[in-house]
Amino acid sequence: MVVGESGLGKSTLAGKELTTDTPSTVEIQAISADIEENGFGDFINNEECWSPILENIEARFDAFLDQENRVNRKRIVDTRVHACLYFIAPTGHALKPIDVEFMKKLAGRVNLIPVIAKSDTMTEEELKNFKQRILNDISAHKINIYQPPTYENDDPETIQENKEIVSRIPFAVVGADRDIDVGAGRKIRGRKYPWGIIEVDNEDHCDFVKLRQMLIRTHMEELKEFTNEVLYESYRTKKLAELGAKMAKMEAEMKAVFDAKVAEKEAKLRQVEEELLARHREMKEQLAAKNKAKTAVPAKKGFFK
Ligand SMILES: Nc1nc2c(ncn2[C@@H]2O[C@H](COP(=O)(O)OP(=O)(O)OP(=O)(O)O)[C@@H](O)[C@H]2O)c(=O)[nH]1
Ligand SMILES: [Mg+2]
Repeated sequence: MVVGESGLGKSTLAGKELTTDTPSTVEIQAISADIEENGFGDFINNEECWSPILENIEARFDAFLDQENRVNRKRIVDTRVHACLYFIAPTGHALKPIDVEFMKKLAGRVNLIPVIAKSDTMTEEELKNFKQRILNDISAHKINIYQPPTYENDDPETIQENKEIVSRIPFAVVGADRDIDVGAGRKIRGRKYPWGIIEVDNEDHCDFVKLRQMLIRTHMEELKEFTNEVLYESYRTKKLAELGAKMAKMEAEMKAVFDAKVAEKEAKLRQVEEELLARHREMKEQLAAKNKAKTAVPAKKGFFK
């Protein structure tokens, strides 16, 4: 998934560079999500603008969870987002409040990979400083961006390769608008300027090669594993806990209704019982009075005459 403000070159990068260089066995589907910034980047007005993107990521988790819960789990289609490139505008300053907010919201649900958009608009020195500021901001705000893990048991070559990838984060990228003919039948992807050509696939020009290497060669399985075992698992646990809490609440509500009904019935029964008792007493008294009248009168007559 690619996310970022409008016009930062998301479609250019994801549409061409990432998909055309993919090995034929792997299919990468790019989802583009735009951040609409209103006014002057006043993020009070943008408070909830991350929500459709988060919803999209979570809806994909839900779809996966549904399939896992089915009886027939043979053909599970995994449409979860395994990597999210977050495009940072090449301002040269620092992360904007909206970037911080956005990245914080997404980091717990997706492998977040920060990239500096249109890095051809900055000098090498500016870029170096900008990267450091972004990293400082990321650590100050405790944003959990994707960290390629290092394994001590890996061979030195892999460890070195890994180090080089990590050292490029946040990746400075350039999107090519066209293929440039550089003569001798050689065509390169890049951008042409009066002062020269920026090559997308040249590691000295930008970090695109390293980013692509990480995404589809060295860390694809890692990214998928982290999504499944950490990000999805934590979402699933939260979802199930919520479901459990909902069930417990429903159960408590049902019990309350049941108890109230029982109490009501009991009160009614007590009332009926009291009425019956009262009636019974009344009838007994009436009967006793009748009997008294029957026996007392003749006896009186017989004895005192
Ligand atoms: N200088 C420079 N321009 C770029 C780069 N990538 C893209 N552009 C140009 O920036 C403009 C916007 O690029 P898009 O790829 O359409 O940007 P987007 O992020 O998809 O924009 P929305 O779809 O509106 O969100 C186009 O004119 C591109 O040619 C880059 O790396 N450097
Ligand atoms: Mg676009």
